[in-house]
Amino acid sequence: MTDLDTQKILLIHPLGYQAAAAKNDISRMANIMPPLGLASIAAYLEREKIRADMIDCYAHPDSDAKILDYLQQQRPAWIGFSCTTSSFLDAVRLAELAKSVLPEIRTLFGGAHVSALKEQLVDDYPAVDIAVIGEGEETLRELITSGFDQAETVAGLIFRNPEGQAKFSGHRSCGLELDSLPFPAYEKLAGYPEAYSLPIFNYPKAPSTSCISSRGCPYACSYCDRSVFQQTFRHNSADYLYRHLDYLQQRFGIRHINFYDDQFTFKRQRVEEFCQLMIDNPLGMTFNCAVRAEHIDFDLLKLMKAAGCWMVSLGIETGDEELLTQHRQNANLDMLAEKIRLIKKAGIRTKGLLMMGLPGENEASIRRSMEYVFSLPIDDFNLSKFTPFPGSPIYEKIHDLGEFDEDWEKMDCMRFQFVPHGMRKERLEELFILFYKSHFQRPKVLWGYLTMLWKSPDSWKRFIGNLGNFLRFARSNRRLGESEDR
Ligand code: B12
Ligand code: SF4
Repeated sequence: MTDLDTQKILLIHPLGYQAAAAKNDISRMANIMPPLGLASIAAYLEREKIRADMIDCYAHPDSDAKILDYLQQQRPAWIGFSCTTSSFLDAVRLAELAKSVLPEIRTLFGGAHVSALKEQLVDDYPAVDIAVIGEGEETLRELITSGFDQAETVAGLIFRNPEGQAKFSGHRSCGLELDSLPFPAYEKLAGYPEAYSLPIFNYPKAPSTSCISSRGCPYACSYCDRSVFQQTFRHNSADYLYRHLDYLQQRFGIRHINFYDDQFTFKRQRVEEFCQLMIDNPLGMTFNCAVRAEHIDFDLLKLMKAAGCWMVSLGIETGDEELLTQHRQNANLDMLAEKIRLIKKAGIRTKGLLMMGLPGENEASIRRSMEYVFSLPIDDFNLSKFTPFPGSPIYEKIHDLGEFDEDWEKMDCMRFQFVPHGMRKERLEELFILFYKSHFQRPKVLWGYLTMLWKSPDSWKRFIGNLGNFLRFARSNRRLGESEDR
């Protein structure tokens, strides 16, 4: 008879790679966000009288000892891991570690990678007892309340049948009503909010945090994995959202929010109502959000600015219209440029989100992207290395489109694991460096970062604090940049 506590679960956000490497990873240092999915599950379970604690290894590398200590002291019957593709194998390692000290603990895996690959993971990894597909709140409550042996009766799970085969109990019939959820259990994240930080130069005041006010996106870009929420869109009401911000400010002193919704402005009326609340009853907070160009207009942007909107991020992906057409709907670069100008005209900073190395990419399309981006009044941009994630539409045919090294641990958008036909990996790396270098060499851009001295003093403080790491990163890339200069 097990002495584990069946009404207790430890939820883990894995680091995804070795702790030593994490300390030198500038992308992680510059951007550590709370695992909001896990925090939502924890708050929901606690409300249902199920004890749920969290350990965020991404924010706190070197957490193995802390996990072992928790397991030995608290003896939970369940441990759950939130997995992207790059963090999945680290989660498997931690699951094995947990079973080595508590052999009867049940391991649960959820998140994007799990929802995308489903049965395959349960079949291939004995350390995975159960995979949770889609949203975790209700599924976990039902499973923990019914018990491991009743897994087949709970929708949204993949479990092993008595013959050891992976079986899917089927998708849950409808998504949660988001306003019915408690606010995420931020207080259960060690060091919150100080242990978390938005990207440098992406916020005016600290402490800042990220927040999710909707789930899902109805679009279908080729590179985007939407296995968790599918093509649905559900959202919190403006009133709930306003109360959420008020809570973050009152309880944690938060002064700036980054809405990490896929489509913050998709329901225009909700955003109007939210902005009006922020204008009528100011909280003294600012916010950023990500939008799709189709879902903004000048009137809305002016209202957002008045409500405290500081920066809007917008997916551009590539400045080559032909390439863009292959990967997303409404590929219209003139429309995108027009919307970027409107954001600036409304007095809001803009950040362009781009990708390099998409199937069909070549040197000419990269040059066109650079020309396009540098012709726009963009304040900041993020260029990631295209990575074909399981669950994204392009994943199915990716091997026909180039060379793909599907090494999950390396699929963190910081490496070219995929190289499109006609390109060389080394050349992609050179052009990647050139893109960033050209951006930072423009006087207008440098001036923009200098103005952050007074617009975002905390960013400069962090930048200077991490200067050694940034310089090491720049040096390690210099050779590539120099070969391009010649
Ligand atoms: C904020 C964010 C981050 C944050 C925080 C990550 C986190 N775990 O929350 C940071 C900055 C750390 C991050 C990093 C990365 N991210 Co990210 N991130 C997001 C983003 C925009 C929002 C996550 C979120 O809060 N969603 C809302 C909550 C409610 O949903 P959720 O997290 O999926 O959780 C629900 C279910 O999945 C499930 N669930 C999740 N975990 C668990 C665990 C258990 C035990 C159970 C039962 C259920 C369960 O229940 C939750 C509640 O219903 C998503 C896109 C998206 N819209 O989800 C991308 C996304 C998760 N990230 C992605 C990627 C690629 C990355 C990076 C590799 C690179 C990058 N460019 O950022 C790194 C990987 C870091 C790592 N080691 O894992 C991809 C993942 C694709 C994949 N297959 O791997 C996504 C899906 C974006 C996309 N569409 O491509 N990310
Ligand atoms: S990239 Fe953005 S717009 Fe496209 S499907 Fe993903 S979330 Fe939706």
